[in-house]
Amino acid sequence: MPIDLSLYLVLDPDLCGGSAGMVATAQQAAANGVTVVQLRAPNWKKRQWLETAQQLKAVLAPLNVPLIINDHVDIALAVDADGVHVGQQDLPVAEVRRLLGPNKFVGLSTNCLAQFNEAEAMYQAGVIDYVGVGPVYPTGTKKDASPVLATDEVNTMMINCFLPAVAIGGIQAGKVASLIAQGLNGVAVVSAICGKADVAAATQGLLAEIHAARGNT
Ligand code: TZP
Ligand code: MG
Repeated sequence: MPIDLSLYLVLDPDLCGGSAGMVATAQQAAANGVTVVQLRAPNWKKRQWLETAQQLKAVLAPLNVPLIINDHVDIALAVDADGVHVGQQDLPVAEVRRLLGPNKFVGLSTNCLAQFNEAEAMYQAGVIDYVGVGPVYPTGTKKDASPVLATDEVNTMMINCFLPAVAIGGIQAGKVASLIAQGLNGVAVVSAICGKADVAAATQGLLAEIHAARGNT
């Protein structure tokens, strides 16, 4: 089954208030329609990764929402997560695929057209399942984010695109429709859900925008 990228939640430990807050956020967001959850915690020790990943797996698996682990293949294997997402400077995707085997999702961040074109070949070769495209807007969440992509460049990526692609970076309520109209399969968000007083309402609002943009309200 291909991955449903419609509304992809990336968890942030600071915005969620630590592990317990991340698990609670993931549970509420998954119960309200997010289609993927990624555990991302750049500064954590492995033990905290493992324990939080186990807890996330326990709340997400019954809801049939895939759990993706950022960077750490060992953690993904240890908790039998659904996949791994890597950036351009992380473990090469061919290694990630070799370690995970054929039945897990592998995602790759792309920040420019050249990386996107390379990713298309990786998708055709069965190495990756999807790409992240971004940042599409300025973001305060990732301090070392690449420069914001020009709309023209995103449009060029989407021409004849067969590679499942999710936009990321600065996506807040009200900024979803144009991305779906450009041909992205979904949107990945951090601060539009993490740390919101009402996670359920934030999730439902974003989903409604996605469905409206696709014309199936
Ligand atoms: N990768 C590119 S931008 C980003 C990541 C993890 C952060 C996006 O956070 P937000 O709060 O949705 O702008
Ligand atoms: Mg990374």
